[in-house]
Formats: sequence, C-alpha cells, structure tokens
Amino acid sequence: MTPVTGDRSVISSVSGVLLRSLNPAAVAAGDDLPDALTIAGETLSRSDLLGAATSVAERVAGAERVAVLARPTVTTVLAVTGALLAGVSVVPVPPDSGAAELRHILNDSGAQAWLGDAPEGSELPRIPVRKHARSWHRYAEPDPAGIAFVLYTSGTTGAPKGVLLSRGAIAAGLDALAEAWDWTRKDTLVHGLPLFHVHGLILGLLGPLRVGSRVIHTGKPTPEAYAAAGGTLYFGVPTVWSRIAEDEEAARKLAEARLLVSGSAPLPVPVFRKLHELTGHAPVERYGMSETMITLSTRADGERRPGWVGLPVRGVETRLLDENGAEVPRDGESIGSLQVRGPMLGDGYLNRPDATAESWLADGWFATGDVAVIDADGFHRIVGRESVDLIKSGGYRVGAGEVETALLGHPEVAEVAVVGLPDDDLGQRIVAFVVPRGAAPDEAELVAHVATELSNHKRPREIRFVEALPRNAMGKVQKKQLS
Ligand code: MCA
Ligand code: AMP
Repeated sequence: MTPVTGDRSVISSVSGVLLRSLNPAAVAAGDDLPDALTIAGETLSRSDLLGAATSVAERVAGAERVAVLARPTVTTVLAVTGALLAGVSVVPVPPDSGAAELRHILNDSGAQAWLGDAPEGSELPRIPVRKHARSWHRYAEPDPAGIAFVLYTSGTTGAPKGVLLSRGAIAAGLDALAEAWDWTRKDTLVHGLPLFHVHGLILGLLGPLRVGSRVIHTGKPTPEAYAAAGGTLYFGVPTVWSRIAEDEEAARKLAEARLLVSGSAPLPVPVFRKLHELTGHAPVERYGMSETMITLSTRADGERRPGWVGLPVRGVETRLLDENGAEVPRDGESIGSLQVRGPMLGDGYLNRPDATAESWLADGWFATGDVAVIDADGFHRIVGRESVDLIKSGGYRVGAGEVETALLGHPEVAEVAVVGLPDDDLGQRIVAFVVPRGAAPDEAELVAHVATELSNHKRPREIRFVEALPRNAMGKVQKKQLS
C-alpha cells in the first residue's frame, strides 16, 4: 500500500484500515489532522465523527445489509461510516427514487432496515442515527473481502443491477488515486456530487476519510458554491465544469486550487481549454465505472491532454480487443473494446450470475462496454460506448430500457424509444420518441410519470410524438435514425 504522505504519522501506518483517518489511534494522536468534513453547513471534527459514527456502529452491528437514503447530510455520513466501522454493508439509495426503483432496490438487495432517514411510507424498519450520541468502543477492522457497498447502476435494459464493492477494492482504488493526484491530508476536497454513486460517495467521502484530507460538500455543485469554498482539490462531472467555465468570475477563483479533477463522462475539449485559460489549471481527467472504480487517469505531475483520460492507475492493466478478440495496436488510432483488470474491481452483480459472467471475464479481465484507443505512450482516449442504450446525462448513467418501461406503463403510450441526444450542458439529454395511443398526451404529465417510477435524473428532457418508430425488416427499432 502506498503511504499517503511518506511520513511517519499514525494514519500512514494503518493502511489495512479502510477509513484510515478515523482510526482511533490516528484520531487520538492528532496527526495534525484537519476537521473531517463540512456538509449541509455543519462541520464535524474527526473526533466528533468517530464518536458519532461508532455510536451508529453499536446500533447497527450484527446486521448484514442496510439501506441509506443518500441525501447530502450529516445523517448520511454517519450512517455510512457507522455501518462501515461495524462491517455492515450499505445500499445507498437515491433520495428521490420513484416507487418502482425503490421497490426494486429494496427487494433485490435484501436490505434489512433503513439506517438514518427513511422515505415516507416505507415498511422497512428504521434504525435512527443520533447526531449527538457518542461511543468510543473500538471495533476490529472487518475483513477486506467483506462487501462495503451494493451500489445500484443502470444497464441497457431492465432494472438497475447492484454492484458488489469490497472494502479491499475500495482501499486499493483510493490509494491509487491518492498517488496519481498527490492527494494528502493537506488538501481540502470540495464537491457537491450525489452520495449514491462511486464519484461522490466513494471518491468524495471515503477518499478524504482514508487520506485524512478535509472535505467540503457544497450541497449542489454550483459554480458559486465551488468558488466560495476555498479548496485545494475539486471534483466535478463535465456538466459541472462546463457551467463553471461559463461563469468567469467563479472560474477565476479556482486559480488558487491545486488540482481540478473531471470524470464520469467525457470532458469536452473546449471546456478543458476554457477552464485552463480561466483558472490556469489544465484539468485532470479520469475514467471509471461503478463496476470498476477509477482505472485510468492523468497525473498531478504528468501530461494532461485534452480529450484523453491518461494512464492506468497503480495496479491496473488494460487491453483493447477487436471483434474477433484479437488485441488492436496501441497506435493512438486503432479502436477496440476496452477491458481492464486491477485490484479495485467490484466482485460482480448481486443476484445476477449471467450478467456478471458477461462482464467479469476469465483471468480477472472486465469488459467495460466502452470503445477506446491507446497511443504508443500508453495514453487512453475513450471514443464512446458500444451500446446506444446506455445514456450519460449530467454524469448520470441511465438505461434507455428502464425509461422505456416506465413510459410504457402510462396508459396513453403505445410505443416508445428512448435515446441520448448530444447536449452542450449535459453531454447527452434524454429524449423519448413516443407513439401515442390516441391524441398526443400532455408532455409534462409523461415526464412526471417517469419520476413517480424512477429517480428525477431519469426523466426525459424532451418528448417527441411520432406516428411510428423506424424499424428494420426484423421489426427492431433503429435508434440511430432517431435524432
Ligand atoms: C431536470 N429538471 C427537469 C428535468 N430534468 N425538469 C423537467 N423535466 C426534466 N426532464 C429540472 C431539475 O429538477 C432542476 O430543477 C432544473 O431542471 C435544473 O436541472 P439540471 O439541469 O439537471 O441541473 P441540476 O439538477 O443542477 O443537475 C446537474 C448536475 C447533476 C448537478 C450536474 O446532473 C449531477 O449532480 N450529476 C452528477 C452525477 C454523478 O455524480 N454521476 C457519477 C456517476 P430545480 O432547480 O427546481 O431542482 S459515475 C461514477 O460514479 C463513475 C465511477 C465515475 O467515473 O465517476
Ligand atoms: P457509471 O457506472 O455511472 O460510472 O458510468 C460509467 C461510464 O461512464 C463508463 O463506462 C464510461 O462510458 C463513462 N465515463 C466515465 N468517465 C469517463 C470519462 N472520463 N470519459 C468518458 N467516459 C467516461
């Protein structure tokens, strides 16, 4: 394991502990650690966080798996850290999940209770999180093979699948990023990303708790909030960076930061250049997936090339295959299907052996479903996805199939095809082509219907009513013709 700072502090000597900076020895020793975090305007010292999270651990210990309604609040932070201290796995749930999504996540994951807040009307028992309770009990570090999170993510069809992420994989993934980005306890990380995905939750919350840096969660990732936070290290999805690049005053304030990091979707080259011009920082771009965590990144001390996601992080190998399974040349031009392997990969999808076997291959390789090129220096460029049915909108991954299923449940919809169309702000915007049963229904009502079933970010931005969908001779919808 890489020591975070190379010094002899207590936290660098407890690398086997997942939340290293919350280790009682590190907290007791002081180690010149800053406050742990600020979220929703509340600040917790490391000792407050350890005491309150341990008290949550005492209440939840012995459970196997709990659901956490992942709002950006102290309650969520205590629920997640408390469960992790006790070795209980967490199912982060989007706080605005609609009925179908919520039902699926709870049934599929087998979560035994809500830890912290619960959505209205849920029948699952609730274990409260008490912000002011404290315990100084010491838990032994759970087995690194244990599952820390079951993280739900969309596929091309069907309901979201639960990725199994082990504690050991998370520790390896975070250490690789700390090394790539020179991330130390001297940093203050700033972001305002959701706490139910790898980006905001694992990198943005567990990262600081492992490294020992402070984190400020801004609630929403607005340009003004990022500018006001005064951090050294900033995380954002491309939509966030593009909005910052449009706000010169906010962007110029980020000149004082050390590193700006973009990921979850491709950072458009003009946004990269504008940020560079306004902040003096060429952003670091990194690539990953819920299933693999972050596998590729440019470096704090290396080349940052617009449009490219850099080199494999520590422990990662990559290969590009053609349709016959042969490796394609690393010449910066030849395109192939990207496969990755490394210590930060997830263990598979919960309850889905077939889907797991399709992506987790022999010898530790994982088929990402992304198409890429690699140049002679080992730099990677992501060209796109193999399937048009996985949409990335605002950095959120949305399966066309689940939105189609939700819309088909509306009585006035006869047929539907959902696609992601290019969008300057969101990367892709979700557009539904609908064949109505009779007269065209109200567009806003269809959009709202999707939100009653799924989460808000899966709502189409636009509905286009058509008389028929383009189909081939076999009757299959030709999505490439929809634009
Ligand atoms: C949005 N609005 C809508 C619709 N969509 N209204 C009607 N119909 C719609 N279809 C409303 C919103 O509710 C909001 O209203 C207003 O329009 C503005 O919405 P929007 O433009 O979406 O802005 P936003 O709500 O601020 O969202 C942009 C965002 C968000 C903040 C960038 O997309 C976001 O947080 N993305 C992060 C996703 C992420 O973390 N992905 C990581 C997964 P009102 O203002 O009234 O609320 S990827 C991952 O984990 C891997 C490992 C990786 O590589 O990182
Ligand atoms: P998710 O599981 O939500 O993290 O989505 C993972 C997908 O996001 C990947 O398979 C890619 O298609 C896309 N992605 C993530 N980071 C990048 C990036 N830096 N450049 C291009 N695509 C990205």
